[in-house]
Amino acid sequence: TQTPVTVTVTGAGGQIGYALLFRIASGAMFGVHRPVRLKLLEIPTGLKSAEGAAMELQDCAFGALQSVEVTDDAAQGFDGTNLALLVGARPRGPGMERADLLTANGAIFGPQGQAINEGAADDVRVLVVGNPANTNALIASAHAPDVPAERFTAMTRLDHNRALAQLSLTLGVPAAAIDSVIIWGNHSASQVPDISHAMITAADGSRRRVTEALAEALGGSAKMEIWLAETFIPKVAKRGAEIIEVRGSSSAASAAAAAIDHVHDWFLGTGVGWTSAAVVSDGSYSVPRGLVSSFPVEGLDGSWVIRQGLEMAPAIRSRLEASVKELQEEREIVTSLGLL
Ligand code: NAX
Repeated sequence: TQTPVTVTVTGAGGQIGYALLFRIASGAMFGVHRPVRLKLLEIPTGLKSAEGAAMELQDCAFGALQSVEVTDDAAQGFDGTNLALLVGARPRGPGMERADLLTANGAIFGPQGQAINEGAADDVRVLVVGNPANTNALIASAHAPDVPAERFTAMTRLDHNRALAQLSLTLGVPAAAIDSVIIWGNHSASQVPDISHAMITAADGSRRRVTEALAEALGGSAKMEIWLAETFIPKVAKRGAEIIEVRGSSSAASAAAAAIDHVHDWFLGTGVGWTSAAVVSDGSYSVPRGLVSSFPVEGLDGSWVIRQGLEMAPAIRSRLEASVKELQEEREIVTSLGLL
């Protein structure tokens, strides 16, 4: 048997937690042969819900699940963990300013970063799902000086998968046949979905550019450019709001599925092409060093490698600059609040 992996899920009593825990325990993240030890970290008001989920996890009698532990103590929750999925966060309340939101989340992600620094396994990796995810990852990383910064990532895989879904619906091809879409920048309304390098693989193995298929489906390149700017990009960037409107609560199962995909590809490798994840910038594509921003990335044994040298159309470049400006403003606010 393989070495067990210890996974901590914060906000385990919430709705993403409820969709995520069972998929991790069933082996969707690391494969059915890798034993998993789950640690569910909550705040006192969420403990009962997490305890109920833990009971149901036991009742599933999953082959890969070795143990489940529930706690509201961060030191205990992150002790020996190999993978921390930081889902629990403070949502934006009515009338809350951006600085208030960042302050409230700084009070969560600072101490959690510190607890990871003190007690997690040496190989710990972190995925932040809780919003504002990119800046929460930056805060957690700043409080974990002994953990390499590139181990802290934030989730833009849901945006990536939403882009695949829209292309699939528009072109009438399976989402799994499309690769190399990119989400650039912040996981917010300023994100930049980019399909300029995306490809479709047909059943016979032949490959074709998505832009070519779109131009054909939509009646020419000019019409495609309008569709991209007026329909595709806003649809992907505002999909979260649309789900809330229709479902009556925010995306949960799709967010959990994206977290599974992110970790799966990080450890076990990306398939064809690349995927999208928010990782600490090394200055690639002129994104200032140190910001946690989404890039085209390839996963390799627990490292994300930013795909280099991709051409960027001027319109994509200027959208990315606006999204990066938002990330810089968030960093300035948390710096001035003393949260970094
Ligand atoms: P819920 O409100 O259902 O659950 C959040 C849970 O976190 C609650 O049970 C709460 O008690 C717990 N919690 C709060 N503070 C905590 C702390 N300090 N330690 C441990 N647990 C804590 O929210 P849910 O729908 O599950 O969403 C969770 C987060 O994911 C939100 O911040 C949400 O904005 C974010 N999302 C991020 C997405 C992404 O693509 N990056 C997409 C989906 C989602 O909107």
